[in-house]
Amino acid sequence: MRIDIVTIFPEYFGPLGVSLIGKAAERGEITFAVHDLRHWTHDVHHTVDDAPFGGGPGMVMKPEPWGEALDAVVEQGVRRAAGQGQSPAAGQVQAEAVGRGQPPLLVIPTPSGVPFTQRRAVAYAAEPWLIFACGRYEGIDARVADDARSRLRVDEVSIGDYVLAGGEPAVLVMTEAVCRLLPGVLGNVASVADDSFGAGGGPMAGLVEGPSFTRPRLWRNLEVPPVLLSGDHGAIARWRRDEALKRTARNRPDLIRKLAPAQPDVAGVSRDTPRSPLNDHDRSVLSEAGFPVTGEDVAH
Ligand code: ABV
Repeated sequence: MRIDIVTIFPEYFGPLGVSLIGKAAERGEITFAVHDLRHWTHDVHHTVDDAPFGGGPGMVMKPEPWGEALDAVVEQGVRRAAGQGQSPAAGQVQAEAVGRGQPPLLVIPTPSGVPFTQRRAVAYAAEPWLIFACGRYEGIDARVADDARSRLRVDEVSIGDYVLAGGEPAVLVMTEAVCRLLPGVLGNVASVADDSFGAGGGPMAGLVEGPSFTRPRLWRNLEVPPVLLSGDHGAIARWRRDEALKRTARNRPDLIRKLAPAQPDVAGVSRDTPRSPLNDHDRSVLSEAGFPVTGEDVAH
C-alpha cells in the first residue's frame, strides 16, 4: 500500500517510523510519502491561508497550493507505479498504468465528514493507494474537494465528535487503524478477527471486546475468571461473548440498539427489518445484567 500525506507539518508524522507500522514500512509493505504543502506556494511568505469570504473568525486554506499539491502527488504516484519513468518504454508503461491503474482515494479529515469506523478502516486497507490531505484552521476552500472529485474518489471523514486544531492527528489515527489490518503488519493475524466492532463479521460483530487477563492467576487478591483456565474452548468463547455483550450494553448502548433495533409497532413494516443478531441466550445475558432488550420476540 502507498500512502501520501499532504500537510503543513511534515514533522508531525515521525511516529509512522515507529513500532509495527514503522517495521512494515522498512520491509517495503507500506510506502509513506509526506509532503509539505508550502512546497506548492509561490509567495515569499509561503502563504497557505486567507480570511473567509462572507466574514467570520479564523482562516481558510487557499485552494491554489492544494490544487497544485494534489496534482503533483497524483502524478508522482502514477509515475512511481509505472516504474520510476526510467526505462525507454517508461512513457508507454506510464500510459498503461494511467489507463488500467486505480486512481488513489483522497481522504480529507474534517469534523463535518462521514464517521471513520472499523468498517471504513477495512475498506481503506483494501485500497492500493491513499492520499490524506490535512487541513488546518477552519478547513480547506471547498472547491479543492469538488475539483478533486472530477478525477478521484474523495472521502471527507471524521474520527469523532470533537474538534482538533488540524487533520494531522486524525491522519495518524486512521493510518494506524488501516495499516494494522494489512497482511503481515500485525504479528497475530487472528487477533484482527476478534477486534472490537468485529467488522470482519465474526462472533464479535457489532460489539466491543470484553476484558483480557494474563499471568499471574492471582494478583492483589484478584483472581482471573476460572473459565479462562478451564481449557474448555466452547465455554471460553461463550463467556467472552457474554462479557462483550455486557460491556457493550454498559459503555455503548447505541451499539446494542443497532443489534436489537426496536421493532416498529405497525404490522407489516417489520418485514423489512433485518433479523437481530442477538439470540435468546444473548438476550438473557443482557436482561440478567440489567439491560432489557427490546425487539425480535415482539414480532412473533
Ligand atoms: C480536521 N477535527 S478532524 C481538521 N475531528 C481540523 C479539525 C478537525 C479535523 C476533527
